[in-house]
Amino acid sequence: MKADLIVGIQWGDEGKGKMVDMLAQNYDMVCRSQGGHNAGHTIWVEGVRYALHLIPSGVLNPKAINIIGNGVVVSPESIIKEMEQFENLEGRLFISDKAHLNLPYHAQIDQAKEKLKGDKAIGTTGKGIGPAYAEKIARSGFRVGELLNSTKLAKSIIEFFEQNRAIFDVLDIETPSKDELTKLLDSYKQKLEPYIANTTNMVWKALDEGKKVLLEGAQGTLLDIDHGTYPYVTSSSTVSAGACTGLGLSPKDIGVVTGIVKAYTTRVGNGPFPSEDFTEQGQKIADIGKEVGVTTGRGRRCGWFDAIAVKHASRLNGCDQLSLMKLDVLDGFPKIKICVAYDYNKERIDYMPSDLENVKPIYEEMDGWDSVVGVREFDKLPENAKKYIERIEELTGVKVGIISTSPERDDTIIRG
Ligand code: 2SA
Ligand code: MG
Repeated sequence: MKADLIVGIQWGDEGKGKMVDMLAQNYDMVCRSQGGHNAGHTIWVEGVRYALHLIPSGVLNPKAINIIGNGVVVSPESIIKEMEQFENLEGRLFISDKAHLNLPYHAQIDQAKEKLKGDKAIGTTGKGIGPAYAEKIARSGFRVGELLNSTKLAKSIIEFFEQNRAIFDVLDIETPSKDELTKLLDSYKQKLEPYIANTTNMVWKALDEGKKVLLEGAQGTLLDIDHGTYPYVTSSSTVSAGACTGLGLSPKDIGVVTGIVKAYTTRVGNGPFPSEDFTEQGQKIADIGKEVGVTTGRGRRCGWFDAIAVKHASRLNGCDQLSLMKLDVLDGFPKIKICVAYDYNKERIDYMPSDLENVKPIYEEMDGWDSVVGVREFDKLPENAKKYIERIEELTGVKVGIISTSPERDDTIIRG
């Protein structure tokens, strides 16, 4: 069997939560491969609200196994809190022993560095994601598996603090004593030990046995450490290739790739965003779309669908289809803009250059529609909504296979 993959095509918050939640019902295993508790989405099931950050969405399907792969940075504190929302997860949740630990000092470093950057700040979630990955790449990080010997781990971390004393001092960060740290790590160990495993072998076994495996991306393609709008990116590989390294899969293990896009564009944090709308139109999208971050509560910047960015991201990820989310948010707009090219140094281009800072959007305007709320068949969509979707397919070269017409799980069009 091959593993199907869900990946964010814009700057995150495309509505992956709804799709993964919907799909997770049909999968035996749901895996996260990158990111950490900077990710966030809310899922409502029978009137109960669940906030997920690290735990894969398969947790809401009692039959699914949930895997947190080696490419994730795991905050024990965050995951322990998240786990409290669910009854016994033993046997249903596994964390890779090779995943790196995101410890409280990482968040302190993240926040202190953002403050130092002033108006050049990335606008991170402040969750320590960058510093945790930086240590991993610098080969000085600590892995989840090391929690099993928490006394030894505490000793190593204290040594690390001493080697980096100057940095902690400059950033004015107080590090815990060995006793405090041992106690803390031991409390993590008590809670997490039953969940720590060699997850790569588990995913391989599931695929070999013909089980259905879903890979759940976090954040989005334009936040990718290599391919995103660097330095205004997150520190992980958010593209589909990242799911391979982040779980121990080969490219041949990947099946259907579904790119999740919003019918418009949003971004939270700083950095270039060509199709951002600074007028009351952008504000209207934000209000109707309830565009507020799940993790930090920050308001999201809003703008129009950027077909150039989506075409680029679809190629990077090898998308077989797009899932167009939140189409209903555009209901009632008399005119809908769509970015069809960029003006780059006074030249019209139809590709994404490396420095997105210097492009201006070139728009096409389309007529709006009344309402798509609750429509579940493509043919029943208003004509102008159909035209909008068909134009997106034309411009991006990818089929829009799924369309979401309200936050409800069942208000979804699946095209054959
Ligand atoms: P970080 O914290 O180092 O990963 O931040 C770096 C950039 O990545 C962006 N980023 C995100 N963008 C959208 N959604 C994310 N998850 C949360 C959500 C965000 C929230 O579900 O809404 O609640 O604010 C996410 N995580 C990271 C971040 O804004 C920086 O631009
Ligand atoms: Mg989100």
